[in-house]
Amino acid sequence: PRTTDDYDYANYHTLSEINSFMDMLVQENPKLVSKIVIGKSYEGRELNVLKFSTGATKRPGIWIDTGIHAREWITPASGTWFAKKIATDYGRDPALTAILDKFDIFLELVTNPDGYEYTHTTNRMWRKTRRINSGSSCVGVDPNRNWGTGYGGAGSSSNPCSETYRGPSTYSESEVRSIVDFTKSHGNLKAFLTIHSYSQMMLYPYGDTGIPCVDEAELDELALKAATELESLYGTKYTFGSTFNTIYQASGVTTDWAYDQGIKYSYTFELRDNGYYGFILPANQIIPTAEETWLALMVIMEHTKNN
Ligand code: ING
Ligand code: ZN
Repeated sequence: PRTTDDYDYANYHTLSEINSFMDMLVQENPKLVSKIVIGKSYEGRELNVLKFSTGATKRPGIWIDTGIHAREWITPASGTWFAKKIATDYGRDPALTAILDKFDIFLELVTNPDGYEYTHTTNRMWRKTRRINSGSSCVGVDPNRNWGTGYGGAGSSSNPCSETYRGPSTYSESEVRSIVDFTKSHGNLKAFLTIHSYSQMMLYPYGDTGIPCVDEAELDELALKAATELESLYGTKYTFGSTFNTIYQASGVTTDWAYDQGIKYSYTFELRDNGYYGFILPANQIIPTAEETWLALMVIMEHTKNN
């Protein structure tokens, strides 16, 4: 494709195709969209973040990441659709326009590019980063067990061969560390939304403990609104609750860290489906999944704007 209008949103794409998409979107919308490189992956690939901003001065921010787990292809595919949707709707849809008149939105589409590339070349079911672990023949760290909050607890593994290997130390993965550094240097993110698949869930902190977070009532009520709106489009049912109570105990996870940084609206999404296709979701579900998920994201972003 030569423009983002010609991009095939209904199919899965390689890393280089997604990178070209980002460059085209920036070129077509220079006043709205820019690309920030927040770091490099273990294998040296750029960690690209799309920034959507309508103001000259720095505004509070909303963070969205997709593709932190390599095999969860529906997430960067949906994220690409979100990026186009934001660029199209700004100035046309009053709700999105109001959000962008108050916040900058940061969207990292392929948060684990080494893993994503590996799922295209070698092993479709790869999850982790591609770090070579010293003293082991097993490769990779789980970037959703590598964060500092609760690091090392139950629901993560010290075994490099495990799919939930936490890594040698907190933030050992540059894919994680780069987000930490970006978040801290920005200093004013108000929502942190990390998108996984599959299971059709919205999860808020905590994952490492069953003790409720202080904002649980508000986060639960907001999740209900978001899930209701999501379901209204195609009938897709989501469950929600704390990570610990809803899915399983997991420590060193993104949203626990983000929440403890003071970012109240911290959610993990688990997109379609419920396990029939699992990670290998057919491409004809990409656009419907993106459309329904966008409704939920809008509910959360509007609430963030009004609070
Ligand atoms: N599931 C998540 C995982 O990292 C999860 C579940 C969500 C854990 C939120 C912790 C916090 O295990 C997938 N599919 O990656
Ligand atoms: Zn995941």
